[in-house]
Order: sequence, then C-alpha cells, then structure tokens
Amino acid sequence: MKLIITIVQDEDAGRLIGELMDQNFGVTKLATTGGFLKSGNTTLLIGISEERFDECMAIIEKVCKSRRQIATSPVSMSGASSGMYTSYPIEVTVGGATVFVLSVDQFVKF
Ligand code: 2BA
Repeated sequence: MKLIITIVQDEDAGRLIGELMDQNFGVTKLATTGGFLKSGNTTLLIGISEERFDECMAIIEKVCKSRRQIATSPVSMSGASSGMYTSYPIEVTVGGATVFVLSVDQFVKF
C-alpha cells in the first residue's frame, strides 16, 4: 500500500476530490498554508493499493494546473540585523501539484 500526500492549490482541490471520490479513492483533506507565499493551499492524504497508484497519479496530473502568481517578498533593507524590511513583488509558478509518495507498513481500521 502507498500513501500519497499531495499539496494542491485551493482552486483545484474541489474538482480533484470529486474525481478521486468518483473513482472510489479514499481522501482526507487538510487546510494548509504554504511556507513561501504564506497563503492557503490544500493537502490531500490518499491511501491506495499499489495496483491503483498509476490511476490516482494520472488524475492528480490531469486536474492540477500550474498558475503564475504574484508574491510579495520581504527583503532586509540593510542587513537582517537591522530589523528593517521592505517588500517587492515577484512572480512565481505554483503547482500543479507537489506530490510525496510513502510506502505504508500497515493499514488498520478499527
Ligand atoms: P509555498 O511554499 O507557498 O510556495 C509557493 C510557490 O512559490 C512554489 O510553488 C514555488 O514556485 C515558489 N517558491 C517556493 N519557495 C520558493 C523560494 N525559496 N524562492 C522562490 N520561489 C519559491 P510549488 O513548488 O508548486 O509549491 C506549492 C506548495 O507546495 C508550496 O507553497 C508548499 O506548501 C508545498 N511544497 C512545495 N515543495 C515542498 C517541499 N519540498 N516540502 C513541503 N511542502 C512543499
């Protein structure tokens, strides 16, 4: 068994969960925050059999789109020790999906 942990944009989360549920995958949704943009994203936990791994990854790849996003990056004005910061806009490409795949030793439901 595998555990897929995937971080996706909020805009894609509803459709991705819908498609996974339609195909009888078990999904848990967590509301998360990206460390860089400090804005909301969605993390899904998906436990699956090895046989259905490729099918699940194909759905994630199909649904999750990459998007350009403007972020405000804080920079130190005169060295980090000064405590004075200014910010400037930068453009980053977010997503489609950041995917971690773990092997599961044991899966039990009580
Ligand atoms: P954030 O940390 O908010 O990052 C959003 C996007 O900002 C990233 O998109 C990337 O394009 C850019 N970015 C991140 N760190 C950067 C940096 N130090 N300098 C310049 N640009 C930077 P993605 O790579 O698609 O990541 C989307 C979200 O996935 C991330 O949101 C974070 O929540 C998660 N993530 C990505 N890589 C991860 C990792 N290695 N471990 C844990 N979570 C990760």
